[in-house]
Amino acid sequence: MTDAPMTFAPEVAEALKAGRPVVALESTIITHGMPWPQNLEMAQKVEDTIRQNGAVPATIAVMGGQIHVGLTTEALTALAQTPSDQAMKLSRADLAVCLTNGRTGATTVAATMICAELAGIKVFATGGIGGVHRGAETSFDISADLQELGRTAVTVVAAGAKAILDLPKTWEVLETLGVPVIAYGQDELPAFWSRASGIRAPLRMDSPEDIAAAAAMRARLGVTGGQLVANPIPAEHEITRDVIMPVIEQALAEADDQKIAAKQVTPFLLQRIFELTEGRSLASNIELVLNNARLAAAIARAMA
Ligand code: PSU
Ligand code: MN
Repeated sequence: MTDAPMTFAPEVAEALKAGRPVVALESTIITHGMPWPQNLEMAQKVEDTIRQNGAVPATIAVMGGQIHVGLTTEALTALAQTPSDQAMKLSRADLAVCLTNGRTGATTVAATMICAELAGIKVFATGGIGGVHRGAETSFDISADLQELGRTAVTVVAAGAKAILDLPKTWEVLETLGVPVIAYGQDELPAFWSRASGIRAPLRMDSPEDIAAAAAMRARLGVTGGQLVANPIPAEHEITRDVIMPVIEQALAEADDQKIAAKQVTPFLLQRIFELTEGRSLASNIELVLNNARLAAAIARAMA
């Protein structure tokens, strides 16, 4: 066991002890990724979906000097109502300071992976990972999520990287870091809101059992780091590339004009795309998270 300051929800502690399937969930998507009250609805629906699919959900966040693994309804509601400028957006760099200062922090993909590994949780579902931002050749803005995937042994189920990023560069960096990028059930990498990206997936698997077996094989080989499962959004909920790309271009141009930088970039773009699509991007975003929750639960069951 770990010496880290962790508080487990009873349901999560029991499942872990008994070796039953558990799926970790991040909290930045709640505080910085979606507006209230859709963020709370999404978080609760995702937890329900994981339960309906035979696993225990463990939403992770930092509060009162503790890493909480599994949140009560009260804690989840309070977090969802916390304004995004009051909750810290935690990555590897910020986790220890947030805990030391006793502040409230929402975990990104990177920080959630760290906490999941400490807790003994091997699978994690989210919407999209962070990646290489467009213009990274001058801004150097590359999400710490990529490095974390390269070092921490958790299988992350996402709908690809958000299409606001430089996708080809994101996949190149993951390859450099030795992260298996596994497209689920198709030959092409998905692009978050869209099933297609125009980029061929480096790897493909068609069942949760195979994905679980690949994680076990990595452990047998002593190869460190995680796996990224790129799970395409269901066709009935996708926004095709011809529709979403012009919207993304406009949001990016506005971010540039307003000199939005660093941690504000992703939340700013998501909010603008939400406004420009009149909420359609959010509806799709919620559906893809639910779809990832279903697959993650199946992978967790196969691992257990
Ligand atoms: N996917 C979403 N909404 C989000 C994020 C991902 O649909 O808010 C968050 C995740 O927590 C991810 C983070 O880890 O954005 C990446 O932020 P950055 O690029 O600053 O590392
Ligand atoms: Mn960044």
